[in-house]
Amino acid sequence: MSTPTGTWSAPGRVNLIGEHTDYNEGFVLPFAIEHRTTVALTARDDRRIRVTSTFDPEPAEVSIDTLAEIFPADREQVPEWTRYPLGVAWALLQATGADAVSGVDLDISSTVPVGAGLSSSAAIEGATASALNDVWGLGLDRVALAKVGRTAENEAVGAPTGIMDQMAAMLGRADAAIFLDCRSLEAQVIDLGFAAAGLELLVMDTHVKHAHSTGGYGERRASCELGARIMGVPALRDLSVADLDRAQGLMDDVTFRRVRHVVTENQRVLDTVATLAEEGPDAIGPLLLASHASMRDDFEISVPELDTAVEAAMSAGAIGARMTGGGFGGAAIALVRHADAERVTDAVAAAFAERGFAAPHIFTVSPSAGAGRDA
Ligand code: GAF
Repeated sequence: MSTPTGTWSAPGRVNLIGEHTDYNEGFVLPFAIEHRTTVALTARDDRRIRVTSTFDPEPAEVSIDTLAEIFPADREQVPEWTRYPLGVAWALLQATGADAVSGVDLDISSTVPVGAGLSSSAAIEGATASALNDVWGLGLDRVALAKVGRTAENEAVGAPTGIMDQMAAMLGRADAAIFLDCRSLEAQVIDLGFAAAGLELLVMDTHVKHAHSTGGYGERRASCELGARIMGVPALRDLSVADLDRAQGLMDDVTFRRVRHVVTENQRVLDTVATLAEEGPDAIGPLLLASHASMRDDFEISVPELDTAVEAAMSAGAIGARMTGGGFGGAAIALVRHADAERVTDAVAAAFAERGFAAPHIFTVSPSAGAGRDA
């Protein structure tokens, strides 16, 4: 084994609030977490890219010259997980028009739990994009690298996601969340002050696996696009809570409830940012809970395990709780006082055991730095 040319890493993320608002050109408030995906890159003197990982035994090796044949039409040629790093290489070359680049070996390892709704995919994309951008001398900035990650996810992997996760992976900061306008891609760093307020953020991974390249996610996105068309606006971002009465008269009940989730969720993001600034983090609990109820009842992307985690955490004294990420499984979060963390953890584990669910994995996360070169 030769010594890698360097290592780069990118974080997973927790979304504090603002779910399924990104592809509706609305607002989100995610933060990067300390769990990271690391790419060890070794330069080659040919035109081949080889990807290996510690989490999937199947490697892939392709020529840079065949990337444009593989993606997007023939992605089945390469193992599923390799579509993330190879898709990033393809999207980077597409975005920049660069051609005179040489081959690389990418060896990928990760501490971001897969399928937990903590965006392990954007972490692979962010780490790979940062590594290749540096080594190939492409000069893209962080927002451009986030867009490359989204292109890889949408076109190379085939998951119709928005840009929140890639932006969180690229822009994350210690102790802060990223308040992102998904239309302009303007980002503001928002101090969370959890530690100073004596609070912790618990992640409750239900182990119910989800995948956004199949089923429900795309259906939700299609309903939102239909709702926007019926209302005659470019995106649901252009509606406010005051428009909901009119919307209800114009569309079927399911479409209306999808629209209502997005419109009220956008408002909740704005309210959370204002509440954090004016009253501090221990005042955001009701907004987190309202967000969960909206996803459960209107957007219908929760599952019994997520609802149980939220309810048990609240009964044991959490300040607020909600499912995080795309839904249909994955994780919920609970904002708790230090002194209550153990009680909440035990209560959630007990509630899962009582209902016969697999034991959840419960751990704390801290807002952490975004993608970059480590060595
Ligand atoms: C997933 C997607 F990747 C994001 O773009 C976002 O839509 C999220 O689900 C829901 O808020 O993480």
